[in-house]
Amino acid sequence: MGTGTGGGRLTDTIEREQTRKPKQEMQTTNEPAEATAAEQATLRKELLRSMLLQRRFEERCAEAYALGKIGGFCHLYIGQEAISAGTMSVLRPDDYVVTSYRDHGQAIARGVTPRSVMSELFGRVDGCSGGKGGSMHLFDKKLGFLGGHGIVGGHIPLAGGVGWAIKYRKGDQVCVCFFGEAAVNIGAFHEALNIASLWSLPCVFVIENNRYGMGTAISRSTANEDVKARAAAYRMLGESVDAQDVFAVRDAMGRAVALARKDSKPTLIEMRTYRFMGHSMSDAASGTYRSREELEENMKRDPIVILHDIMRANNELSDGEFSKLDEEQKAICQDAWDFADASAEPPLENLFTNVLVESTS
Ligand SMILES: Cc1ncc(C[n+]2csc(CCOP(=O)(O)OP(=O)(O)O)c2C)c(N)n1
Repeated sequence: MGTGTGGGRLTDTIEREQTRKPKQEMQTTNEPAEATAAEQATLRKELLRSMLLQRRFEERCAEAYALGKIGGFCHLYIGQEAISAGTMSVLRPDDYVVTSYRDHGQAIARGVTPRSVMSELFGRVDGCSGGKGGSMHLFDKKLGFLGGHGIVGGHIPLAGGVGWAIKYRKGDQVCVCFFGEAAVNIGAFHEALNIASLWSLPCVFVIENNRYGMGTAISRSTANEDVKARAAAYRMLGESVDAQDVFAVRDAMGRAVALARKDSKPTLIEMRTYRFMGHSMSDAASGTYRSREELEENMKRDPIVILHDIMRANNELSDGEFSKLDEEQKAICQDAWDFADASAEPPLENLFTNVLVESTS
């Protein structure tokens, strides 16, 4: 925990605080110590199912984009699914999530139906944003899924605002905010973290460090690549996580969510990951900014394969059962595609709905 190169004495203090905490508190709130082996196996299967659904869904997105069914920008999350699956597994239904444009997997893991996500991508009326937002603007108010935002870092203060609203209403919900590592150089990131710490807001700020901001490697854009060290500047806990391991994600998020919920304290977590696809559908997978060798090396740490290997070693999921689970997710994605294809385009008068607060549902 918290060994930032820029952290100095404050980081040391944070580390001491961490080590002083009783062990029970350091564990995830959702991981009852007495969970039986069967319960743990069920949890592993659920996390595997969530990641598989996201993966199969986005493979279909790539296909649909190539066929011209999806217009505009389309950023795939393939390779990063352990972050969404692990995070959503520790949230309560009344918590909040705010995210960037790389949002399909997170929306699905949060419970937005594949039908409504695919319809949104196809620009259809049954989409979760009524077909008017598209890939980068997925919303579901009932699930506390507050976007889907296209401006790098622009949504981080919104998460602070949600945290403030929770506190003002004396609630015990938590707001999780996802963004890429390039966003830590944006002013809004610093403004939001400063206020979140100063006002002790129940937010968890999650950096999804996939090492590239479009085609720019982090080493070319960021003076201190240890991005979690920025937490120290705002007297906040900072942690780095191997985000290809869904249980490492779940543990870290469990601790951060518990801290936000119980003590209304924010945390900054760096999820170390890698995107297996191009920045968006208009970018080649390896491109000119990273080599095919680097891509292939990183693809060996596929979060789905890592979890599947554990389950295979535990003898809790046979290859046949894995195939069945996988086929079920593919069928859900086919159903989503068919549903979206049959959904109507939004009527012209919808141009005037959801513009002013009076007209939002
Ligand atoms: C303020 C702003 N500047 C530039 C862009 C163009 N842009 C879109 S995505 C992106 C890269 C962001 O990278 P990162 O935050 O690491 O997230 P990732 O795409 O890797 O998930 C840029 C520069 C933008 N959308 N907003």
